[in-house]
Amino acid sequence: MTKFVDSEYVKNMREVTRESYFRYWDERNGGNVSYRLLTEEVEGFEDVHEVKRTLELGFDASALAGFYYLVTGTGRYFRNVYSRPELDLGLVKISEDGQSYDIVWGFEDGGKPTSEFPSHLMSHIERLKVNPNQRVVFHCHPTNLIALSFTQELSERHLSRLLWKMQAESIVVFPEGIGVIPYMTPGTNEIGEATAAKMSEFQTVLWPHHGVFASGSTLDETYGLIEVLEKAAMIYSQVGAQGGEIKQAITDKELQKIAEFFGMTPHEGFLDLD
Ligand code: 2HA
Ligand code: ZN
Repeated sequence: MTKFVDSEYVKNMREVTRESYFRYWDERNGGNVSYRLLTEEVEGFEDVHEVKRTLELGFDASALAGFYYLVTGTGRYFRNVYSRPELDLGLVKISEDGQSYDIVWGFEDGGKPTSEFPSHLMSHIERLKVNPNQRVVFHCHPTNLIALSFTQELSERHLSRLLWKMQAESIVVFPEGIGVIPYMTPGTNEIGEATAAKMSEFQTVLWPHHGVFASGSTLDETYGLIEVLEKAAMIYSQVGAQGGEIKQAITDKELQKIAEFFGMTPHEGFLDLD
């Protein structure tokens, strides 16, 4: 039997955290990822059957009872995950009553899941209602998206339109737009609840002056979503660097056409079509 550290799941997490680090989205201990694995994906490994430690969650996660999450550790650096996955990643199983979780693999030097674990699990609960294939929540600090939260009105409609118009394919990747919460203290249940509430409508939620929370079915898809959002924000920054004057842009009608062509429905009321 294979060891869990050699699984494709750990490999994918090592690769995506490294790449996100190299993009300057995860300085120091910034960023965290949780990735739901199915029981049948986990159980074939020899070294995931023993409970190492049990920790309290501090809220009711019974909607996720029995689910496994591969998750990054609190205080750990994305920069290091690639070379020391057994220390900086852990596999946890949510208890049947949803009040605690068991660490069954990883966090070998006493670590535990990210400080944003409540926010992650609350977001998973909401996204699962929208999409039963929901598996991944990815939090990071994309530079240009964060910058927008200083210069732009913090309105979902305004920010979604701005990002859609910066790159023709944006609207295909996030037709629902981007959700926004007010500035709040990271790591709290309150920010978790506010984020999760937005997740019922949006796959991505902007945390002003901090970063983004994105969700999806696979690591590739979720990371790709952040890439597209950040690319649009980066183009906006470059437009600013080129003087900021916009001489021509994609119109709302053209956005609607792109969405229609790819079979997507843009967020109701975000486009002006009359
Ligand atoms: O994990 O990014 O928001 C560190 C953070 C907290
Ligand atoms: Zn953060």
